[in-house]
Amino acid sequence: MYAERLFSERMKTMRPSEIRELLKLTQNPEIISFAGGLPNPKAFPVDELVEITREVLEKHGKVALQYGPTEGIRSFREVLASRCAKEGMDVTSENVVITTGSQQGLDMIGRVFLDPGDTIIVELPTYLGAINAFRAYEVNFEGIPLDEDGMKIDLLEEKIEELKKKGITPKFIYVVPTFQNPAGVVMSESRRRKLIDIANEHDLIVIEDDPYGKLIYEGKPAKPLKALDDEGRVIYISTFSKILAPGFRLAWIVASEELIRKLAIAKQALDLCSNTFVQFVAKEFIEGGYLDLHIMKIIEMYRPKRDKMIEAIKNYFPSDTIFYKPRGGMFAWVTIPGNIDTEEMFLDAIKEKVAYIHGKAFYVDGGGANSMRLNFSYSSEELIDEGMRRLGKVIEKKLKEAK
Ligand code: PMP
Ligand code: G9A
Repeated sequence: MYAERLFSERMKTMRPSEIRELLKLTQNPEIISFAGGLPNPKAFPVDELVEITREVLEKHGKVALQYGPTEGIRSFREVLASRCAKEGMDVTSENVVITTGSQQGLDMIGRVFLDPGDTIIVELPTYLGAINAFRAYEVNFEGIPLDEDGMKIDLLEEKIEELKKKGITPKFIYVVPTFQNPAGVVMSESRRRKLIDIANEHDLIVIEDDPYGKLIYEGKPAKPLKALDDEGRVIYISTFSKILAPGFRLAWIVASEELIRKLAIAKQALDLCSNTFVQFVAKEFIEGGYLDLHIMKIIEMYRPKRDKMIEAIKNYFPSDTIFYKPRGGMFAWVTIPGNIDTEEMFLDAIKEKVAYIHGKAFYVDGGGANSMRLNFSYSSEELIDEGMRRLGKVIEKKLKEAK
């Protein structure tokens, strides 16, 4: 059958994710992968989870194996609400909906807010999975560049004014303000406040995607945008993927009750409810005090990996490489000199058995050709050094060829 004629307009605009496609390739153990944002599997708290899983089945089996409410198990939502409240958010369990990964949360947000032709604002660069989630709703993207203090808020203001003149009001602003994916930067507190002021002034929604905020290697935790939000304009999303296990596919959204209701209706059509069993397991994991201990453990595990990667950039990459030492998260973002296209260079890298994600994948405006994202949480320090040495050689060769 020739199916092409049957596909929806939406499907024509959708594209495969470089991250997802590369995951297949990098499952080859010979390849040192800096591509996916994967936690280190050595850190997974398997023994604790064996215990808790048994307990959940023994104590709550009849409920934990049943369908659950779309919004999530009430007592679990309460636990998450109280953790978010400690970070300054004005939140009760009514403000929380559990999702099947924050990726599903992004899709739910798209379903609730986006019509074809709508405009949304994102960072340059931004999380590829968010671009793909929102692209499915046939929207126009406007990008605002970042610097070391996050989204350049003065440019955001200019952009909103420029759009206004064309009669366009963006639907929302999507940001990853803390240890950004891919750039690793943190939005400064003054910019956070300014962003909220702009959202209030222009009657906009802000989507705050925060998978990495707890993975802090230096400095103090940043105040979530949601904690600065007094008009119910911020939709906060976080996930257990980076702080516990992505295989749980467990995340949550915090928003006003009005928005939670709409998001839950969108979710009803997606999967009825998230995995009830893992909600029970995650709840016990938190209440037993294991989550906070686990976060401390992975911070200690990832900090030296971050250091090793930064050291390797200095050792093996050209001296005029531009990079930023991330104070948290999972990624180093690197811009190499010359006219090298990191997408083209990828084949050479794979020949040398090393992988990364090329910069263009994270740009909605075609930029980023000579940048790349390097994940440091997944590989051992030894492999980070070896992989970066290989990558350094690939870059050197490319630069010579370009001369
Ligand atoms: N948002 C951002 C910024 C991410 O980096 C990721 C995963 N890399 C996700 C959302 C999706 O995570 P998950 O669906 O596993 O919660
Ligand atoms: O494996 C995924 O798709 C999740 C990771 C996201 C990322 O690498 O940014």
